[in-house]
Order: sequence, then structure tokens, then C-alpha cells
Amino acid sequence: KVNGAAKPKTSDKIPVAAHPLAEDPTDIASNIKYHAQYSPHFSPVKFEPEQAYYAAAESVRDRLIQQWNETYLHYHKVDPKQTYYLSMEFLQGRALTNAIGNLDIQDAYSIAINKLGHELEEITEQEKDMALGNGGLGRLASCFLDSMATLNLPAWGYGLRYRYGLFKQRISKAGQEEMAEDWLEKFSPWEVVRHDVVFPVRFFGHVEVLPTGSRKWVGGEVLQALAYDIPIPGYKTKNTNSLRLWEAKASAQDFNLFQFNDGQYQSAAELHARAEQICAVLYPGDATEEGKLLRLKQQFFLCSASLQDIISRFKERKDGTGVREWSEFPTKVAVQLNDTHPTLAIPELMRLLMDEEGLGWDEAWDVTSKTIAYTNHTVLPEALEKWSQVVMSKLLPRHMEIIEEIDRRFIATIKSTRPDLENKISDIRILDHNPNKPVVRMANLCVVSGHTVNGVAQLHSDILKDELFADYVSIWPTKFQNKTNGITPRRWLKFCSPELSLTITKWLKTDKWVTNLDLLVGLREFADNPELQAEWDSAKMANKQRLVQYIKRVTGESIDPNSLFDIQVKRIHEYKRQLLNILGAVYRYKKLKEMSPEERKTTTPRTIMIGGKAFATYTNAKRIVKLVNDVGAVVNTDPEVNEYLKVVFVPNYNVSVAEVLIPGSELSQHISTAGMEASGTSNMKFALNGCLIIGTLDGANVEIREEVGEDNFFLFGATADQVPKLRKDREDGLFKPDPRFEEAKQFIRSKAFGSYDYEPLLDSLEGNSGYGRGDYFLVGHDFPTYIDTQAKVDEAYKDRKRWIKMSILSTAGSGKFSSDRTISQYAKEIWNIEECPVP
Ligand code: T68
Repeated sequence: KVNGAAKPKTSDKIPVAAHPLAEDPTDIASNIKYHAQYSPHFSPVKFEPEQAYYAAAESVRDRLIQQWNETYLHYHKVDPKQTYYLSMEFLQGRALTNAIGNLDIQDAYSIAINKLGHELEEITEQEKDMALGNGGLGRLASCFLDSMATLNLPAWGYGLRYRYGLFKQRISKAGQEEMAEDWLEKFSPWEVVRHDVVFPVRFFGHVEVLPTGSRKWVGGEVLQALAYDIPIPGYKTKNTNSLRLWEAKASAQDFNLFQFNDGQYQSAAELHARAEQICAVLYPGDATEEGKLLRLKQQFFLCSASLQDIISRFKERKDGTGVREWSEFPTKVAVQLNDTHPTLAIPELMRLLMDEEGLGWDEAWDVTSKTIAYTNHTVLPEALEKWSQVVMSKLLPRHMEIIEEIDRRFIATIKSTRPDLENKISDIRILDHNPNKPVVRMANLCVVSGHTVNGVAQLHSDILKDELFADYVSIWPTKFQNKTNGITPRRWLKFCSPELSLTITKWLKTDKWVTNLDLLVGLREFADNPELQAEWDSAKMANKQRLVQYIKRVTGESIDPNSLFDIQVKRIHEYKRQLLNILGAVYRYKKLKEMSPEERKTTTPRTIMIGGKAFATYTNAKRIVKLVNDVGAVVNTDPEVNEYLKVVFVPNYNVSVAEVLIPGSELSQHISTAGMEASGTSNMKFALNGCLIIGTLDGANVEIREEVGEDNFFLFGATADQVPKLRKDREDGLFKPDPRFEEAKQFIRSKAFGSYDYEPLLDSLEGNSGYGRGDYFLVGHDFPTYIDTQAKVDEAYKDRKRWIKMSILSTAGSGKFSSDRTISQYAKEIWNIEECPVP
């Protein structure tokens, strides 16, 4: 690799010229040089990978902007119904590889960049992840954006432009440490600020009754929402949609020059400071009242700015005959709420329609309830949002009034039409008037106000219908749907695993699977073919080798590419049961220690990799991170066993790390307590990449197993319908732990992995009852079948042919899990929107 000072001669011969839409690699190289020179961000002497990245990104952006403008103008002309996906999170990851891949200019760019003395792969590594999300929910939103553009659907993503996204995770002796991740440290070449798109957003104040009788929210403080747009290119199509992220600003009038000149610097710019707080961090800690208020402000800021923008677009695209009828609004606008975080869109749309546009309640309600739909992503009681009525009344007095009125009308309807539900009213109404802490139940507000509610995998949607929302189902039997999650095959196979993609294309004799993932079933007939098996094996090995290098670079650990690569990566949570995984590893280590050297040689060597971030204040999750690291430190330096077992904690798991880990995986663990993981989406990414799953019958695992075939899925554990009884048995002291489970815990207690106090963590697995105690997540119950199933994995891996066949069948059965399928279903069954391809 040549870079910096040692540039090859070819680079000097390339002229500097703006060729925004160049096809030819030399012209592309000229355009990249043009950006390095005329859109400078660095002093002119250097052209190292970093400078090359920014210049290349800007040259790719040139063509995106061309398509992007055409798309906007086309939608403007055709005026189709559009979807607005409101989400507090978008986990976009890196954009350069994705944009080059979707624009299908990979080869030309690769050559162009070579001509400038660099490697495409190396410069793409310079990009920081855009990590404006926590985990599955945020990444799902980003996969959806990719599919919406690819399917030529007129759709927008709306979110917040957080200054600091998800924290960076560092592992020290003490365990996880969090650091602010400054994705905008230099600048992002992918965002365009729209100085003409600014909306006022009010907080606090009070409600005034006007002489006409109508009500108006006045006073308080007003911030400005400024739009930043990120282009979302579809795969091999001109359609390029937008992700619009709002930034909070205070205006010049709010800067008190008088106070400033008087030396009162802080109070002079007080509103500016408060504006900055709104978009400062992704998920401000909400243990304090201030934290809760800030989080609610963020949610309202997103909802208010987005709806004002949506309404202004609706008005702007009238057909020239004058003002549109408001009843047309739901025929032009579909708003999808990504969980309850943007629920305030409901009262805000009501307020805008009534107080700003002059509609009556019934008309406004009709429009709102036909426009809004809600996706639920969790049944965990602690994750169902409830906002204090006191805080809500203070921050959003008019919205509180509107919510009270929705609640009042809902109760009145139930009383008059469903006397049988009279005794359920306190559960299903929106307001909870608990005297200790009156709250607004956001999920209830969504269910009552939205036209459709969906879960994210079949099992999860069934649980919503049968349990969480059962009473509502009896009121609105057709309101509830399932939309099993999906992932984009572009990022999660084609771009992250080029060798495997080429093999698939070769054997299917087409690359159409990239947009029609069902075609992967065509691989089934070749699953036993030795030639395909050999190619498959070598593609997987290339990915494993890349992973070996990565692990070496970030942890210093050398792992054996011939060992079984066993990976669990996801947010650390007790219900996801990383603790079950690490207890299994501890048990495996202990058994290896007890074996003779000859016996050890008969075992299947394994590298267990675990990665994920723990929420900063989630103590038990942080203890799990520490335990994995401590176990790794002992196992990996034990010369007796480290040929047969390694345990590696992969730090700072994020989208770009996933793009290296998932293609290199052979076994992955999706082992949550049944009924608790709404869907999971990484399980789909692993299966698509020919990785076998060991898992419980939870979330989308159920459907993955159906699709790949039960012989190709390592199943264990209690089922969702057994869980309540198992918990009850536990409380009644009827649970008899397996001796192997006791042995694993005892080994940790013996300080085999250091002197850190693991007692509180192990304690959560003991006792009889209580959340987080009494082994609420049933680790003890599932441990023996987990160990037995892992033994089956070891056996299966010894038979290379059988393993590779299972791997091929995993990929072949993954067609259903394309987010293109998911989004087509949303488009038809919830949004009622149609494709609008740019000619
Ligand atoms: C996940 N939820 C589900 N929540 O856990 C997962 N952020 O099963 C599912 O596959 C995925 O959503 C997509 O449907 C989340 O990721 C959050 O990240 C979250 C929760 C509360 C507040 C903020």
C-alpha cells in the first residue's frame, strides 16, 4: 500500500477537474482531486487516507445530490402518498461503501482510488460510524430506509441530529468505560444543511382561550428546528430518499447582548445553551428529573418539527386549485411511529390541526387517527414508556389537555358501547391516576389513536394480541398486525461478504437475489455439491481470516481460524442471557482442565466471541462485561487449554464491527428467555451469512428455524408458554438445579477468574422470587439443555461436509428476512403507498 509521501507517479498525471458524474476511473480520480483541492478541509500538503476519504466521499456525494434533487422534484410533481418514519434512533453505520455499492460504481471507484495511490478498503476505514441509535430498533430503521429507497417508495426518515451518538466502549481493568463518540469531530460529508427549512418549537408556557373559544398555546420558550438531510440511495435505482435530522437552535434575538456586555456571559446565552442540550446526546440518563425532562423535550422536538414539515409539504403540493381539503391528508401522508418514543406526534398533530389550522375536534381526530400507525418493539414492562402527568403538564400544557380529552372520549365510548369492559377501564385507559405518581401511558395512547399496531415477529405479535393488548383486540379486532422484521441484503451480505456473494451469484447464475432474496432457495439443490461446498468453505475462510486480523488489531489476541467461531453480539441485557453463554464457557473450561492431553485433542476447538455495550447505569450488565473479560484473561493465557478454547470480548460493538464479525461467524447465539426478545435482527444477519444458530424459541428465531429447517438450527430451552409456570415453580421452591449449573457458578465463586466480587451477579441466579433475583430469566432452568445442545454443535462441526451443507441451507432459507419483504408489507398493509420510480 502506498500512501502519503510515497505516492506513485500516476497520481500526478491526473488532472484536477470537476466531473461530478464521471464514469471513467481517470475522470473519477480527477473529481476526487478536485474535491481535495476546492472543497478543502485540511491544509493542502497532505493526501493521506483520511484526506482521500473525505475527497472521495464528496465526489460520491456529487452524484447522490444529482439523483436526490431529481427524486425530490419527481415526488413533488407526482404528489404520491408518502410515508414518514419517525424514530428517535437511526443506526446508519458508515455510508461510503454503501453508497458506492448502491450506485453500483464499486469497480470504477476502486480503480480511481488506486490511481491516486490508495486502496478503497483502506480509505473506507477512515469513516466514523454514524451511531445515532442504541441497537436493534435503530438499525431496523436504517435497514428500512435502504429498502424504501430500493423499492422506489416515496418515504422519509425523521430523527434528531445528536452531537454525540451512542458512547464509545473502552475495556479497562475495571470493566466497561464509556466515552463520548464524536462522529462530527471533523465533519460529515453526508449531511446537507437546509437553511430554508426551519420551524419553531415551543416548550412550557400556558394555554389561552381566545374570544372565538378556540385555544392557543403561548409563552414559554421557543427554539428553532433546523433540518439536516442525509441522502439515502436505493440499490441500482435513481430514487434517493432523505433522512431528515433536526438540530435545535436558539435565534439571535435570544442572545442578550446587554447582559453579555455586562459580563453575564452565561445568562446572556441561556437559551442557546438549552438548545444545545436537546441534541447533545442520544439517550440522556433519565434517572434524575432533569434527565427525564430532557428526554421528553427531545421526543417533542422531533415530533413537532417533523409534523410542521409534513404539513407544510402537504400544503405546498396542492394541485394549483387552491387550498386542499384536510380530509385528503391521510391519502397523502402515512406516519409510522417507531415504538412509543415519538408518541407526542399524536397530540401535536391534533394541536396543529385544531389550533393552527382551525379544524374541529372530530375532523382533526379523523385525520390524525387515519394517519398514524405504531410499531411495538418490546413487552418488557420497564421499557413501556410512562410520562409523569405533572412533567407533561408543565412542559406541554396544551398537549396534556388534548391527551386528557382523548382519554375522556375513549372511556365514554367504552362505557356506552362495551359495558362488559367497564371493570377493565383503569387498565386500558391512557391516563393512570395513581395518586403516588399519575402518568400518561404512551403505548395506550398509541393503540387508542393509531389505525394500526404491529409487532415485529409472529410470536411477538401473538403475545401482543393475547396478552399486552388483549382487551383492545376485542374492541378493534382488525387493528393489530404482524410485520416480521428484516435486514437489508445489500449491507448485510453483498457488501460485507463479497466472496460469499460472488459464490452465490455464480451458482444461482444471477445476482437478482440482491433485490429478490427469495431466490436464495435456489442454493438448496446444490447444498451437497462438493464444488459449491469447497467454494463456500473458502469464502467463509476468507471472512474468518479477516476477522482473525481484526481481533488481533483490537484486542491483541491471536485466534485460530480453524477453530469454531462462536459469536454473541448485541446489547448486554439480562434477558438476552450473555450470562448463560459465559457460564457455559466457564463450564467448558473446567471440563477441559479436567481432561487428559489426549482427551483434549478429541474436542472441537472453539473461539467464543462476545461483544456489546451495557447501558451506563445498568450495573448487572456491566458486571457481565467484566466477567467475560476476566474469564478470557484466564482461559486465553492457560497453555493447557488455549489451543482448544479462547474467550474474547470484542470491544465497542457497532455497525462497522458487525460487518466484520458476522461474515466470519460459524455459530451464533440467540439465547434470550423465550417470550422476551421481540424479534432480534442480528439472528437474520448471521443466518444469511451461512452461520448456524443456537437459540431458544424466541422472537424471529421461531421463523428462522421454520425457514432454514429444524435440522439446521440448534434449539434448546423453555418455550414462551412454559415460562410463567417455571417462574412460579421457582417461587414455590420446586426448582432443582442441575449439578453442572452449580459447578459453573461455584467455579466463579472460587475466584478462578480473579478477585472481583461477582456475588451480586451470581446472586441474581439464586433465590426464589423477584425481578432480577430468583433467576427471573431462567438461566438455571435452561442451562442443562444449553450444555447438551452445545455438545451437539461440537459433534456437528467435526463433520465438515455436514457443517458446510447446514451453512449453505442457512443462507438458502434466509430469503424471508429481507427488509424489502418487510417494507413491501408495510407499504401495502399499513401505509397504502405505492412505488414512485424516478424516470
Ligand atoms: C429491539 N428494541 C428489540 N430497543 O429488543 C429487538 N431504545 O428484539 C427487535 O429486533 C428490535 O428492537 C427491532 O424491532 C430495541 O432495540 C431500544 O433500543 C430502545 C428501547 C428503549 C429506549 C430506547
